[in-house]
Amino acid sequence: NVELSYADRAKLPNVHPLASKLLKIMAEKQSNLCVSVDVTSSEELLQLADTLGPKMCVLKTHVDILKDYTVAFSQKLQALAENHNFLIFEDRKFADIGNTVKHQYEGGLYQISSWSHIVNAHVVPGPGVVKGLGSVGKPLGRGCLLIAQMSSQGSLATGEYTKAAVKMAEEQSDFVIGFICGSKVTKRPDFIHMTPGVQMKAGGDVLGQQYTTPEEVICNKGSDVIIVGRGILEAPERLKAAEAYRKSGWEAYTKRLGQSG
Ligand code: UP6
Repeated sequence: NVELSYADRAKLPNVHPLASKLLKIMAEKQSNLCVSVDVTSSEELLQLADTLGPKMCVLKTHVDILKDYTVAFSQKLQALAENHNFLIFEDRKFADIGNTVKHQYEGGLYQISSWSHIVNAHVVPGPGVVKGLGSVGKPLGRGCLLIAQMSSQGSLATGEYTKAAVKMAEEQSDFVIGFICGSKVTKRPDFIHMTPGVQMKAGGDVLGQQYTTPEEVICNKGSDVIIVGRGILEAPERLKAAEAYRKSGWEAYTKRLGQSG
């Protein structure tokens, strides 16, 4: 059971071009850290993107929590993504019929498809949600993650639901590049596993979030990318914290590679 490196997976013949790009960024920057910049000011978000940019492979947004979103903001964010070589992931968690999500992805105030490389979707509506998003995203070279599991206490995304998410991804792998999950859900090395609910110490918050450590997520659960929000945002020195998570995630990955073979 030989474990492929991120760099090797980027070269797989069937890998989606966007997944390949992400895997290459991870290898180049030695980073499997996605920073969840859950702030409400676009100025602060841009500052974080600039200072933490070198440490991350993906920057995750919740654009609808910004109090002052503008098109100019989205353009500045794209420029920072280019400069620092990271991908943008709008964590919109689409969950409606294909026709509705198509409009939500392309239009409205945020025009998410115009600036976000990656989006995600719940699988509860069935394959139509992916078809709808794909009709907008595929021509733009975008990719989608399916939510196979959630980090929150009492999540219903378990067992057969998780398996159905994997099947849906396999059937639309020209647009789906991977999963939001707590642990590896498929052996296919072209899919990318991204895991939220990560802090240096296991635990949780008062609203049901549950935390696991980078080492546990990457080395033991077999995920590829750690998604960290408050572990960095609420640290006394955010840059130092981001570097600590990058290092921890990367060391867990090299340890996993070392254990295989
Ligand atoms: N997120 C989760 N769990 C999931 C899916 N998504 O926490 O199952 C998202 C949250 C938040 C981030 O919406 O943006 O990941 C986690 O933030 P935190 O590190 O501050 O808890």
